[in-house]
Amino acid sequence: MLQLDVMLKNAEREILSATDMKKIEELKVQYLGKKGELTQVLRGMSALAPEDRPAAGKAANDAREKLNQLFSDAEKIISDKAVKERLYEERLDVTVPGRKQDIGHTHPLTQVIRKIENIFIGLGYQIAEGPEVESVHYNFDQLNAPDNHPSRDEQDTFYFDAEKLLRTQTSPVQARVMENNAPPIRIICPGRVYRADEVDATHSPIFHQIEALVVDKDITMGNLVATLKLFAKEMFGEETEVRLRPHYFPFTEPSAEVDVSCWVCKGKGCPVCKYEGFIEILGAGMVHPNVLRNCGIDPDIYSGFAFGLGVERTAMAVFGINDLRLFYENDARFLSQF
Ligand code: 2U9
Repeated sequence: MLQLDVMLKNAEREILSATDMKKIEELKVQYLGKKGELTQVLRGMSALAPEDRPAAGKAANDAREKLNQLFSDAEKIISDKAVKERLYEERLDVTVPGRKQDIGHTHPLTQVIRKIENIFIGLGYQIAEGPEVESVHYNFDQLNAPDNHPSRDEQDTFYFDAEKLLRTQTSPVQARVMENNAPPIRIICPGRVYRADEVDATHSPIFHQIEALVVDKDITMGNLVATLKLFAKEMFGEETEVRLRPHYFPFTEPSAEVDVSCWVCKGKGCPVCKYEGFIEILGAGMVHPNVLRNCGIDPDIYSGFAFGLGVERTAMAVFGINDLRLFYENDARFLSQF
């Protein structure tokens, strides 16, 4: 009995001073385990006189119960304390102001593409797309580009092999549409194109174009000029003027470079138009009869016009940017301005 009393006193002191579950587990082994102190006391009872055993057995059971009670009380205190500590550590201050999330917006190049697409959708055009990995056949042959044309040079075009290349313009899309559809055709073809240019402020080996194609009966240069004027006014403002200068493209004849009056100075001359009053934005022309014929359309029945513009160049002019590399660097400080 005395042994049990001493053991219980020691156990109580140790259990109450335990501060974590690990210590409690150790103490359980120490007092209640197979080789634990209570078991040792019980073993010692075999030496008692038979008449003393019931009282000693009861005392041992009481001691076990007392130990169990001490352990469960201590466990509850420790776990309550742990919960309290965790709640404190992970507390939320709901009065702290939230972090502002920046909402993105469309990239300036996408804005220009969408604006142009919408103008032509309003005129009844459809948007056509095609592969960026093209064949020499669609990229050059169908478009009447002569064998000795400089754009075919290995220095200027990315070839995979003698037949396959990265398209240098979106014109092969128009050729594919003409092959597969009878006129009337009214399409615009936006997309990424590739040329073997060194990167600088005005050149990139990857850039974007939008080209347009209209094929129907009785399509004339007058339709082309009217369309360009309407487009320029929608895009750059009602007072915009359009000027055509004769030019050469293999796929159009006659061909022209197209300038629009500067939307900043209204033609007077300023840094945006480099004091010329006009800005070159487009190339255009009447679709060459060879191109129509190559694509299965009879040039004696149908005629068409086409034009194309560089998206980066247009966006630079529209937003007053002097280095196209800014469009590709994903610097939010730049992009968020547009
Ligand atoms: C077909 C027939 C004719 C598309 C045209 C241009 C003129 C032109 C350039 C402007 C700057 C491309 O981005 S740029 O480098 N484009 O000047 N493109 S006419 O003529 C076509 C297209 C397809 C079947």
